[in-house]
Amino acid sequence: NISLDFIKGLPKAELHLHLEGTLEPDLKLKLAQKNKVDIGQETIEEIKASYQFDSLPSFLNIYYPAMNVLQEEEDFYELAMAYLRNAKEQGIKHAELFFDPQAHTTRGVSFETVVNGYHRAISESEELGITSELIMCFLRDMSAESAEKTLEEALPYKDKFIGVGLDSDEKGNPPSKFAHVFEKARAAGLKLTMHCDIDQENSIEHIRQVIEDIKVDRIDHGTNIVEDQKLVDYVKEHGIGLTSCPVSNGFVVDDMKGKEIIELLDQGVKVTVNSDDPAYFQSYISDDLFALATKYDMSQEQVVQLAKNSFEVSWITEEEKNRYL
Ligand code: ES4
Ligand code: ZN
Repeated sequence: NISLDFIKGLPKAELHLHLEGTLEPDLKLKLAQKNKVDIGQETIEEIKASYQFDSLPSFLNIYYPAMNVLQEEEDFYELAMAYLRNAKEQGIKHAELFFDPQAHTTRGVSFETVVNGYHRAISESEELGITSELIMCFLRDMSAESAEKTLEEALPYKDKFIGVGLDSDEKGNPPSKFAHVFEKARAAGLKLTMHCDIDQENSIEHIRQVIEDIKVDRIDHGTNIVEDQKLVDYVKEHGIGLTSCPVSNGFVVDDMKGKEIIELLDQGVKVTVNSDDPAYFQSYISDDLFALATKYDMSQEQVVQLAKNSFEVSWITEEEKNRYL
C-alpha cells in the first residue's frame, strides 16, 4: 500500500493549476478586509461553507466572483507565494501555473498589475527550491475578439509567461473558436495548451480539434480520448501530455476517471495527475495522487510513472528533465 508520505516525497511537476483556484478562505477574508470588498461572508467558516458546488457551472459561479478580493499587485503576489510555499511541502519541484487575466481586467484591474504580481512570486520560487512558469489562459465563454485583445495586451510582457491556455465553460465554446488567436500565440513563440473538459458535449470532436487543427503541445484533462483509439495513438506517438485532475473530476462529474487515467497510463500515454483548483476542491497534488492510487489500488510503479510523466511533458529543457528522470 502506498502512503501519502511516499507520494509527498516523490519529485513532481504541477502542470494543471489555476492560481485563482488556490485562494484559501483565510487569505480571501484577509484580502476582503484589506481592500474593503463585501464578499457576503464574515468568517473563515462562512467562506468555507460557501465553497459548495456539484457541477462545473455551479463551481464557476462561486469561483469568478471570489476574485473581487484581488485588487493590488501585492495581492496577486501573495496568492502565488502562498501556493508556492505549499507546493514545496507537496514535493513539487516545478510548476507551470495558469492565470486568467480577463477575470481581472473585466473588473478594472490592469493586466500589468496581475502579471507583475504573479511574476514577482514565481521569480522568487527558486529560493524555495522550485522552478516555476506562468501560462496565460483565455476565458472561452468570452469572445474570440476579447481573447485577441488580451493577447495583444500581453505580448509586451511575453518574457513573463511561457504559453497560453483556454479555460472556463466549454459548452458551446469549441477550440476552433480560438484557432486564430492560438496561431498568433504560437507565432510569438508561446507554447499551447487547451482544456478539453471531462464528458463535455462533443468531447471527441473538441479533442480532435486541439490535436489536429490547433496542434497543441499539451491537453488539459482530455481523458475522454480513450473513446477514440486513433487519437490515443496520435498523442502517444507525438508525446502530447494529458493533465488530469482526479479530485476535480470527482466534484464536477462525480467520477475521478481513474479507469481512464490507468488505461492511458498502461498504453504508454504521458498522462499526469494535478490539482486544478486546490482551495476549492480541498486537495493539493499529493492528495490527488493518493486519492487516485488508493481508490484504484495502483502499484507503486504506476504512481512513480505518473510523477515521471509530469516532468517529461513539462516545458522545462531536456537538460532540466534529466535532473528528474
Ligand atoms: C476550472 Cl474546474 C475548471 N474548469 C474550467 N475552467 C476552470 N478554471 C478554473 N477551474
Ligand atoms: Zn483546469
